[in-house]
Amino acid sequence: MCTVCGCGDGEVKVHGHEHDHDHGHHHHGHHHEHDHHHQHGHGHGHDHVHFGHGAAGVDVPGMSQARLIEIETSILAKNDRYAEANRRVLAAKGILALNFVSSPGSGKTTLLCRTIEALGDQPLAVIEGDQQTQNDADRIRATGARAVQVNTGKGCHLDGHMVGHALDHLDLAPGAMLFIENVGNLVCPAGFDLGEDCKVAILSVTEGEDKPLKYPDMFQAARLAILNKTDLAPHCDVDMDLYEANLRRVNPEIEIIALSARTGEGMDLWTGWLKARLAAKRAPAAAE
Ligand SMILES: Nc1nc2c(ncn2[C@@H]2O[C@H](COP(=O)(O)OP(=O)(O)O)[C@@H](O)[C@H]2O)c(=O)[nH]1
Ligand SMILES: [Mg+2]
Repeated sequence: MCTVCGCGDGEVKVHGHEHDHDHGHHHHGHHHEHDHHHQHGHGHGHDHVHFGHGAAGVDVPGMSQARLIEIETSILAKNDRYAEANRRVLAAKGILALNFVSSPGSGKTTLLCRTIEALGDQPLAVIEGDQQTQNDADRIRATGARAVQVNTGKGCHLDGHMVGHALDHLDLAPGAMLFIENVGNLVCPAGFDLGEDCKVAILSVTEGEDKPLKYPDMFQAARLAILNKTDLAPHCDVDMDLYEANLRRVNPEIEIIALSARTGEGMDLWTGWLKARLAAKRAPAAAE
């Protein structure tokens, strides 16, 4: 069960490469029946119904806040153990791992393909998370890079356990970069550590300047926000200054890079950021 939205995690499949269905790990998770009944009208005296006021920060019909906290604590503690194991494996090889989080369609896979091309001979690999299909891993492999597809079934995020399995399929070279493309979802992936160095949140200019305010957890969890699709900015009345101001309102520390994965505008800022992070990883004392 996802502790953020309360949904059930379905079957999880890890695909090491095309045509290896026989070697994929199949985990059969639980299917939870959703109860989509929400009580309306909390009597706030105005037209605003706000769930998640309780200690658990989320409401699930039929469950007490204490029980929810118990479930959350147990799931997150288990996830954190897997994430820490991943972090140790990655640290031993000096691998920089980034967790890309965003809503579906913001341009994560496109940006990853352009980034792989821009980085040239930098050793790297990609873990692709989606509910279904191997489309994104195929797109990554078309660049020549290694990719493992993780299908989460009904699951709405990658977790530390899934990434640990995917790491087993990748023989990462020392000093490599690992890009993890999470399931497109601005909510649940914020809560799950995968063992990454940091989360990179991608927003496209078409999504609207208010999204950081509506989904603050994601932007609080991210170190860098990328504002993608700047080539479309003239067509969609976006106020880039307001977009950045809203990001900083929810996370004053957040770094922001505006770019277009399509035209390449701003890509040098992003590859520069990546190279600086990699240098900091290799020589922490000198670079930090
Ligand atoms: N105009 C424009 N389209 C983009 C850009 N980046 C991605 N796209 C398009 O946005 C759509 C979704 O991209 P995709 O990489 O699949 O997004 P993901 O779901 O976050 O992985 C595709 O049609 C891309 O071609 C960009 O910088 N500019
Ligand atoms: Mg994608």
